[in-house]
Amino acid sequence: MKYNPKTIEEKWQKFWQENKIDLTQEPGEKIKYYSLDMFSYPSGEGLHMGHARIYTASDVFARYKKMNNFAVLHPTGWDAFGLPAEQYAIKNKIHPRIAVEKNTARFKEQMKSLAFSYDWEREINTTDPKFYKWTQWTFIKMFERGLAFESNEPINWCPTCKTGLANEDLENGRCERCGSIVEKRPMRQWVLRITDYAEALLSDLEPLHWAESAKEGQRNWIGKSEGAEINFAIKDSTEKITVFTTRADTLFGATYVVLAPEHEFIHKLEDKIQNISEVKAYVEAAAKKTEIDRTAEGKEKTGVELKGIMAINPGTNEEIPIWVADYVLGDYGTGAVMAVPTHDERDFEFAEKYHLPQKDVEVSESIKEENIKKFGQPKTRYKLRDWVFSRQRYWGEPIPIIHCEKCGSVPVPEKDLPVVLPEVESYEPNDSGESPLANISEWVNVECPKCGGKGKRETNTMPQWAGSSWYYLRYIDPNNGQALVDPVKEKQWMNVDMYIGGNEHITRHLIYARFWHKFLYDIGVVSTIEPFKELKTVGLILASDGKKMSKRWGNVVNPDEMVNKYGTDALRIYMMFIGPFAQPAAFLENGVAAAKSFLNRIGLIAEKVQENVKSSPEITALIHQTIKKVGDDLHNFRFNTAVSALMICANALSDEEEISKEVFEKFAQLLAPIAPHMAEELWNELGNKDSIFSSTWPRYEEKYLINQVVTIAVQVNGRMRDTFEIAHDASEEIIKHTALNRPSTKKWIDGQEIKKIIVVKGKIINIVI
Ligand code: ANZ
Ligand code: ZN
Repeated sequence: MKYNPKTIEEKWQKFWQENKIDLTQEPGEKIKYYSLDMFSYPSGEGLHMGHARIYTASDVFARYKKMNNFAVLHPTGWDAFGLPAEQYAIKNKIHPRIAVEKNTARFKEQMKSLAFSYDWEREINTTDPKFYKWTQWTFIKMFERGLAFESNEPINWCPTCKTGLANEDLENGRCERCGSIVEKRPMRQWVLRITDYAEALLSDLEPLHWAESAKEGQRNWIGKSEGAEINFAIKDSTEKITVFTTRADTLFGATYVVLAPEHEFIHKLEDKIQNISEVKAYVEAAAKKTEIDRTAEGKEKTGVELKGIMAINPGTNEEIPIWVADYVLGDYGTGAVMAVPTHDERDFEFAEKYHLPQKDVEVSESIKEENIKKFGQPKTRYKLRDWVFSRQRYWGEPIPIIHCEKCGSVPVPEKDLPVVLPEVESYEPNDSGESPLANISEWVNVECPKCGGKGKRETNTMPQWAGSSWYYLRYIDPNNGQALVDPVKEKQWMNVDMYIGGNEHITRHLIYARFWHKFLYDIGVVSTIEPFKELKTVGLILASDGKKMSKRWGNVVNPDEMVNKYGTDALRIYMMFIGPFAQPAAFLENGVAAAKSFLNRIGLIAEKVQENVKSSPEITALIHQTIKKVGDDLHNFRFNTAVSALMICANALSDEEEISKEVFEKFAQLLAPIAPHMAEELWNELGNKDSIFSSTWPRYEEKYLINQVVTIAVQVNGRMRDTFEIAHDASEEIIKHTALNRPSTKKWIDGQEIKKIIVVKGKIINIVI
């Protein structure tokens, strides 16, 4: 068989589509398996090599599960709202909807050419009003339960993207999209009370089958710390300052108190602070700094004393000074700390710089407990902040709220959902703190659903991460107009058994989705407390130079280009062979070429298949061992070693004169998840009418796995006297024991004293008498 990728790919892709091979089977007799990869954001660049790696792996795994008789749900869709789509549209001067349609079509074409076996009848798109109706519906349910609320706190504002952002959208104090330094800006915003779920998000992590690093990433983001709140009275005043500390045992060493510049106390005691103008200037300057500037290690700490007021340390009853310093953050703990220079590095630096007193004290767990009992409340704090959920941008789900002067914020009634995103003339953002939707008065001005009076629609939109927080539920029941998901189907399919995605989502998407899911559980929409049972994260594909693939470096290799040159199966094989799935790997075109030669070789092997031959015992044993190895490897995401096992097997088959049909059928089945076109072609040539993907994964027989036998030569005083057979990995002890108990060896020793025994495992035993 001459291997010609173009013809066989076209042929089998058509066959699979016509025979609906990729459609989901209902879990009746079969056990369900929900195998999901993180859906793509359809960018203008098209599918890149990183996508090819993760989606191939996910496809190989899903095909493997199908061949193992599971009813597999393996869907995909598009995460298409949000800043990147909007920015692409603005740059290319097209409507984001058109851009999304265009990019989606291209992605889909590429995915089909890579033979990803998605059930396309379940395709979803977060920008489809039929989809986002349910995003809006959930928002309203959260609003009704007080979990979605309006706030006016200062939030992160990106001056370039001109929108508020959530904490999760920052990277080292910069906007994750554009790299601008974010500002703190007080503005009206919608917030989701994700912190209500902080404890559940933390404790429910434990039983999940996730990589420890992913769990750890979540734990750190949630950032639980157990400590205490302690009150410090103010001298000659009824006011007090409450500090949060994890080290209540150091109370007696607290020699001053530090407030964050944002602390309300500064305004309250304005009259008493003698140097108030100096303090105010400091507070203003701090407001312009980023959090990173304020807290970075090694940054010189600054501060100003509040002159004229003193706090009282409740442990020692001593009067201690109060400072304002920007190394204390306004939005963590109580925004105030008791400073213990003898036990805290930051406090030490600060005390040295400003010549503040330092006091040695005894500390211990029991002192801590005692102090917490005596002076304050035990208190648990989380680093996780509530989710700032409104964006002042066009391309997002409209927040389904109507503002009425009389009734306040009123949710859009369920029968009026979805609130469809209207057309606008310009979707460019502006600095006003309002989205472009605010300019469309016909859309904005509506009746209040409650009193019929004048109402105005909310013009903020949801963040990019809204739709992806629950999309996996919609695949189960993509066309349901009456419910987010049918409860019977939900029970049938959830949880997602295997979730495959990128590391970058550990603290954003996966936190949001787990939160959203827990909320849906609380209102009875889903039956499980966690969405994703098992999580696998993929390593990056780097360019051949070891750098990130990027237009900037001119080192991007396009999957299409590789498919055209070497064929889909060759690219898929290489993507799996490139290295351990979770680790970064550099892409080398040679590797794809080598995968193509491997396929050529398989084509040649196919010519040796004979109808009525029996395989040698070696080949029979090898194929059974390969079945076990490939199966175990695919099951455990060791795709690279699965490919090498197939290569070893193919090498042995190449050396044969004739190959039995039975052996080669098995080989084709093992190859099928990774190189589906080639395997289907071989299967067909072997005379099978049905698709290889309707066949059942071959079984191995235990007896062929028994270790091969080796012959051990027995020497007595250096002369060969005997031989025997034993398992090749038999231990030295077993070899000695076996040899010394064989009559044919014993007679050479003849009761003499044994001085020494030397064993060369697998080969020789030399007995010195
Ligand atoms: C006294 C003390 C003594 C502290 C000591 C630490 C060590 P984690 O574990 O991260 O929760 N802290 C409290 N609120 C703060 C804020 N808004 N900005 C900056 N620092 C703040 O850290 C809790 C500790 O960080 C608290 O315990 C407090 O300092 C400080 F030897 O109190 B500690
Ligand atoms: Zn930005």
